[in-house]
Amino acid sequence: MSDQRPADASFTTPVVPGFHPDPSVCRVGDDYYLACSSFEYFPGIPLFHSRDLVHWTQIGNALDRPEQLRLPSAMPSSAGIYAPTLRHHDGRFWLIVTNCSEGGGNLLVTATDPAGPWSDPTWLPGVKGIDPDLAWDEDGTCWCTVAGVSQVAIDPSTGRTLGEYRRLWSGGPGAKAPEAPHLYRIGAYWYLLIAEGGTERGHGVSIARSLTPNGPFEPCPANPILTHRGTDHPVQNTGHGDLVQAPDGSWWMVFLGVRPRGGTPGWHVLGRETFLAPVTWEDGWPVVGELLAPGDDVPGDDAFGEPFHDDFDLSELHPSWISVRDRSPEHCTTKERPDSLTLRARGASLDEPDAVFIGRRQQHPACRARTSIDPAQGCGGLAVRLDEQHHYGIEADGAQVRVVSRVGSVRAVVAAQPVPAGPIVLGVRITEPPAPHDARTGPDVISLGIELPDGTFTSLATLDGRYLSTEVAGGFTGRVIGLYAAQGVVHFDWFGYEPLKA
Ligand code: 6LW
Repeated sequence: MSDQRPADASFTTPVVPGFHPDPSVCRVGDDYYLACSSFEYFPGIPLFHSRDLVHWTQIGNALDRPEQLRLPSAMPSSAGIYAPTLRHHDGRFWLIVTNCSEGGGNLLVTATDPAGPWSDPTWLPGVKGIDPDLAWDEDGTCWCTVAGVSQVAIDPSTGRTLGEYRRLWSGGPGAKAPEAPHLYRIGAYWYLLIAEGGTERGHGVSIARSLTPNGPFEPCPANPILTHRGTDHPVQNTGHGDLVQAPDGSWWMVFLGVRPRGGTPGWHVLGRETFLAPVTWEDGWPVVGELLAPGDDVPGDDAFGEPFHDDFDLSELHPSWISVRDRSPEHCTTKERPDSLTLRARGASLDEPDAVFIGRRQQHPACRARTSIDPAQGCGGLAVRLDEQHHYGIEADGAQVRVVSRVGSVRAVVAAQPVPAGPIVLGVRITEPPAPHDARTGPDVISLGIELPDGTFTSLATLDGRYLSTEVAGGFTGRVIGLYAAQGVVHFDWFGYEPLKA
């Protein structure tokens, strides 16, 4: 069964690059499935499939219908869908998650095929707290454990809580934010895996065990079993893990981490990404092996190392496309003009929650994205988005091409020129900052420009990438590169994204 696990230590992490935090994993036979958080984006909860834990392909999104996911327009970015737990039990996939927006709460969806369709949500009004976990004990009781860490029995078919909450464990002394609990029966013990220290540089994973699912829990003497705090490892903020056993009996942990770059204090721009490390067992405790430093490329033939191109010739969009808060056919469709994506503005710029924007996660430190736009009936463009207050865009209307920068409360047009004759191809190139590098050098630079018919890229402006980083903008997401309509109707003939050598 050696093909069911990474063949050697030569794979490069992250295994799911770009803003894919809070991974939860489960295995059914030879197949692994993984789910991540999605916050203010729709559809919610990207789902991936793998046969080896290293190469993951997106197979769908668990919350892809408005009936399952409503994100109010007043909701701030980085609210919305937090930290799912994905499990397989009794012939079905179960996914429990928190919608941290008004009218939200904890919800559970199920599917027989993880590619979908997923059920409408069962709400769990009695479950208070984020990062819900599901575990079934031998007598069939379903335990829901939440950040804090506390636990209550639930009836997963109705969402009702059964009995009282029980406090289980709050992690190591002095560590903040005991969260992301996952409870597993492994051998004679029940193990409670948690994250602690917060999702920033102090992040880590700790574990405790008990002979029952309800405690008392004995902490592992080697806690935290995973942390990169205080190290110069290129992957930082490691935490929020989930364990899985391969068919050959080996154990693995998926967890989130970030890749800060530039001078001090370091800026990460791709959000929290999903990493993988081997796990061995000593004296009944898991020992997390070294993950390797990431290179510039994700190896192998997986989708993440490959360019992505969309001619918009299919009626359904690829599952990796995500919109801000919702995606109504009135505002975003491939059915209006053949082989085109049509975006219809709703009177809001990218600075507002109601923006019409559809993008894909930036997954590589260096990359380029391009699109061919027809702005004859409106104004729209190509943007690198961190949130409403942090984005750079290159946009066109019938007369002008402009680079627009929004950083904090300041919005500025930083360059403009008349629209070129013929088809308009807008481009963004994200590369390393030019040398020399010093303590204040940013993580990258973002050039926004137009492409001439011979393929030459002409930059209109090159902007510092730090302002589109989590350390500047705050929040839980990462950069998303995509298309928007600021006014009227705009059509896009194609979109392309390619990793570049740094
Ligand atoms: C999530 C928490 C965390 O709920 O960040 O890193 C929060 N861990 O467990 C949002 O992703």
